[in-house]
Amino acid sequence: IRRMSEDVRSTKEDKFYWFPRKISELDKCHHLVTKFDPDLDLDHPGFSDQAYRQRRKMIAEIAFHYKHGEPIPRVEYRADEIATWREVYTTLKSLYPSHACKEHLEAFHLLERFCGYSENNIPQLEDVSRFLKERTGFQLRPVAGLLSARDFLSSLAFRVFQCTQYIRHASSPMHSPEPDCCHELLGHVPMLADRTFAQFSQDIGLASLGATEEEIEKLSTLYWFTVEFGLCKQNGIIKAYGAGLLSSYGELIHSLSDEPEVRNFDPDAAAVQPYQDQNYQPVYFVSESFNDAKDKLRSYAARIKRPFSVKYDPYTHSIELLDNS
Ligand code: HBI
Ligand code: FE
Repeated sequence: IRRMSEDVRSTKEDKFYWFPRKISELDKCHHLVTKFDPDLDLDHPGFSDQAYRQRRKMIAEIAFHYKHGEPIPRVEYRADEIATWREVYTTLKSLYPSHACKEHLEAFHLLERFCGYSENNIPQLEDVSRFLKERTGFQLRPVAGLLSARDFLSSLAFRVFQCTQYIRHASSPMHSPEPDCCHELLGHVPMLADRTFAQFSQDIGLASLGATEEEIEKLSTLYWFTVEFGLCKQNGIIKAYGAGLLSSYGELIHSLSDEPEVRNFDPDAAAVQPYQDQNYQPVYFVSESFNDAKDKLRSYAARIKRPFSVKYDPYTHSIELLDNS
């Protein structure tokens, strides 16, 4: 729960949650949630591994000290970490040609050529961030773990993706309860290199600024069924574009099997669909194209009631507020 007295500002009659108005204010969007924390969650694969928890603390320090505009400090990954990466990388890569959407395949190829993606190397966030900036204007900033949905979504409004830098515990290479660099680099990053997908992501972020708790919950769920677990049709065949799928060998296969229910993407339905964060999804939403998903999301966002509307100024990386009253 946020401190209401600080976060709710009064403008005329209207109250709304504080939100960043310029990109440097993302330094204030650092509220972590404690779900799936290896120090606190007894079921976390690293819970009883002191050395792992120590390593996580070291890498978290980078995120805690990071300020917008600085280069992202490099991590020298250890042999055991690279071994975990290699296992995840090679297993997933073998599935991509048949299971991943074409946007992901194209970007993945470029990342291997230009960004240090290989089974023997965990790419550095700074290099990946520079690559994305050139492609779509997206950039990365390091984060220590799961952020509040409000803080996480607000960064997307500025085309900033909050990216974890640690790797999952070696005991479970095929599954991680929380985001880790395998999930971010293999699942999210290739998609953020696509123009239309980047716009879609920013639109969710813009819709979240100053939104009510109820709306944030719906936008998070919408994010879940698209950016994390979305499917799309390509030449009549269903492919995966969600990062939660593209970074999970088991669920990627499950999502394109005949087990789950697959529905046409509709933001109003996806925003309230109950979801699974412990198990495979029983339901997925399939989009006709990213353009179609983007248009549908825009029309959903336009129906969210706010006392203001927002416009992004890409020259100054700031939000212009337009009064709606
Ligand atoms: N925090 N670091 C991080 N990564 C995510 O993918 C993430 C998050 N916080 C919330 C969240 N995802 C989702 O629950 C959606 O609310 C956006
Ligand atoms: Fe994710």
